[in-house]
Amino acid sequence: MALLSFERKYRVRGGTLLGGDLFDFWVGPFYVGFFGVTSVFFAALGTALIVYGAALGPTWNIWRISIAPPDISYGMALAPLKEGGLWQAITFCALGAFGSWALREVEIARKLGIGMHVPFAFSFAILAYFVLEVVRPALLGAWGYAFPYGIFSHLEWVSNTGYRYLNFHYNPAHMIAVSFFFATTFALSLHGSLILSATNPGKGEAVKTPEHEDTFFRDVMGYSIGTLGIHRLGLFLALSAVFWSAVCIVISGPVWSLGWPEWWNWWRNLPIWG
Ligand code: 07D
Ligand code: 07D
Repeated sequence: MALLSFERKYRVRGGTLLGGDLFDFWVGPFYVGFFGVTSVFFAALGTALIVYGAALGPTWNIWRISIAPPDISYGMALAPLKEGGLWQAITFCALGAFGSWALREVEIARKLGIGMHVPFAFSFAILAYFVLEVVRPALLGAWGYAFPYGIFSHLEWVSNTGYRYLNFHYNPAHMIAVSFFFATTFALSLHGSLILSATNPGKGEAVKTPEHEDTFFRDVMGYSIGTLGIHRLGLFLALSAVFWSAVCIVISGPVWSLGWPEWWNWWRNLPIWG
C-alpha cells in the first residue's frame, strides 16, 4: 500500500488519551491531539522565555547565550525571574513539552495499534534530563546544581561537574554508560552496513534476503541474532546507555562526594591482600 493511501486508511478517530474528538485531527502530515497542542504551547512559551532571557543580556551570540539556574543560596525555593526564576520557568516548560511529546507518541501508537516502544524509549531521555535538572539538584538541596541553558555554558557545567570529582572517567556507572554508548554505535554500524549490503547489490543483481544477512554473520562468527533480535539488542543497548548515564550523575554528590578515583580504594582495602 502506498504511503498516502495507507495514511488515509489509518487516519481514523479514536485512541486518544485526553480531549476525545476535540483535537483528534491532522494538520498536513502532523497529528495534533490534545498533547500536540500542549507540546506546541510549552515549546513556544519555553523558547520565548529563552529569547527574553537572551534579551536581558549580555550577549546575542548564539553560542554564548546562557540562562543559569538560581544561586545555591536559594536552595530549592522559587527565585526572582532575573535570578534564576527564568531558568525555573524554562525547566517547567521543557518538562511540559517533553512529557506532552511522549504522550502524543502514545496516542499515535494507540491509533496505529502498534507497541509503546517509541514513547518508552523517549521516556529514558526525559528521565536523564529530569535526573540532571530536578532529582540530583533536589538531593543536593539546591537548583544551583542543575545545568544552565546555553550551548557552551552547558559544556562548562559538564566539565566543571566532572572535575569536581577529580576524574569523572573513574565513575564506574559512567564507564558502563560510555561502554553502552560505544556498543550502540558498534551495533548500529554493523546493522546498517549489513542491511545496505543486502538491499543495494550491484547493478542488475537481485536484492538479497534476510537469509543472506543471517548467513553472513553465521559465517563470520557462528551466530546471527536475527532480523527482529538486532532491533531488540539495539534498543536495549541505547536505553542502557541513557539509564547508566542517569545513574552516573545521580550518584555523583548524593552518594559519593569525594573524587571518583578514590572510590576504587575498596579494591585496595580488600582483606585478601593481607
Ligand atoms: C542529533 C537529535 C537532534 C537534536 C539536536 C539538539 C537544541 C538546543 C538551545 C540555543 C544528539 C538541538 C538543540 C534545541 C538549543 C539553546 C539554548 C541528538 C540529535 C541537534 N544537550 N552536550 C550538544 C542538548 C546535556 C554535551 C549539541 C540538549 C547534558 C556535550 C546540542 C540537552 C550533558 C556536547 C546539545 C542537553 C550534555 C553536547 C548537540 C537537554 C550530558 C557536545 C546535541 C535538553 C548529556 C555537543 C556545543 C546532539 C556540542 C552537545 C543539546 C544536555 C553534554 C546543542 C537539548 C547537560 C559534551 N548538546 N548535554 O547532537 O557540540 O545530540 O555542544 O538535556 O559536544 Mg548537550
Ligand atoms: C540528558 C538529553 C535529553 C534530551 C531530551 C530531548 C529537544 C528538542 C528539537 C531537534 C542523556 C531534548 C529535545 C530540546 C529538539 C529539535 C527540533 C541525554 C540527555 C529530553 N563522557 N559526563 C555523560 C562521555 C567526561 C560528565 C553521558 C564520554 C569527562 C558529567 C555519557 C567521554 C568529564 C556528565 C558521557 C566523557 C565528564 C557526563 C552523557 C569521553 C568532564 C553528565 C550522555 C570519551 C571533564 C552526563 C545523565 C547522556 C550524564 C555525562 C560520555 C568524558 C563529565 C555517558 C564518551 C571525563 C558531569 N558522559 N565526562 O547522559 O550522565 O545523555 O548525564 O571522554 O551529567 Mg561524560
